[in-house]
Order: sequence, then C-alpha cells, then structure tokens
Amino acid sequence: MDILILNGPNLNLLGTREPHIYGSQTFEDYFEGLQRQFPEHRLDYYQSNHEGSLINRLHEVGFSFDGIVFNPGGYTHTSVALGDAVASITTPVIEVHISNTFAREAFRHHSFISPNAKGVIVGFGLLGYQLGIAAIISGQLANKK
Ligand code: CA2
Repeated sequence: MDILILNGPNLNLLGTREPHIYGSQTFEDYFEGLQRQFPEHRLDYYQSNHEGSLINRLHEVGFSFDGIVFNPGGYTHTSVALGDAVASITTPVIEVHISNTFAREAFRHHSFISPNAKGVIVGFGLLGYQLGIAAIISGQLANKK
C-alpha cells in the first residue's frame, strides 16, 4: 500500500523541545523505524508549517494513495480549509495526535478535521502513527464518509 504520513506546523521540532509533552525522539528517527516495521508498504513522509502546502499535499496524494495518517498540529483547532481538504479527497485519513488533546486546554478539544477523518487516535505518543498505519493496512476502516 501507499501511505502518506503528514505532519503539520511545529512538528519539525519533535525531539528537540517540550519532551514532557511530545517525547524526545525526532520524527526522522521514528520514521526510519516505521519503514523497517512496515517493509512491504511504501511510506511517504511530509511535514510543513504552511497550511496551503499541507492542502496541496492532500490534493496530490488524496485520490491515489491507500491512506493518510495526518497530524495537523495546531491547525486541527483552527483550519476550516484543512477540514474541507480532508472532506474533498477520497483517500481515507486517520487523524493522529501525540498528546491527549482532551486533557489539555479547552481550545484543543475541537477539531475541524475529525468529522471527515475515518478515525482519530489521541494521546498515545508516537505509537499513534503506527496504530494509524495498522488501521489502514487492516482494511477494516468503517464505511462512513
Ligand atoms: O498532540 C499533538 O499531536 C498536537 O497535534 C500537537 C500540536 C498541538 O497544537 C495540538 O493541539 C496537538 C502542537 C505541535 C507542536 O509540536 C512541537 C513538538 C516539539 C516541540 C514543540 C512543539
């Protein structure tokens, strides 16, 4: 399968700042492990701090890839445009958050992405990305959306 891991703003800082919330591993290191863990699948990784670039990437792969594991970062709680982009593509999107957003500030409790995601994984650290990939590979995604 072709699967995109898509990370939004500030997630390029993983492993360098706020390790008590986001852990101490860089995403590049983690991604190498992911590729070793799923050798029979093609994993692609893209990170951007720009909303339009994330939308462009969703449009580029969103009609041909088998799944997208998407952590929209802070745009989760603000971006109608990213929510619209997820709604407009046919590739299933799994929304992932490293931290438990529901145990944090109230503004993190709402997501513009979730209504159009196939599923949401919250609060399991980087493991959430593996769980998202496993869900896509399983082919057991619910048939809504
Ligand atoms: O928990 C998550 O994965 C979040 O999507 C992370 C976002 C936050 O705005 C969301 O509410 C929840 C923030 C990403 C910031 O990433 C950093 C990583 C390391 C150091 C500093 C920031």
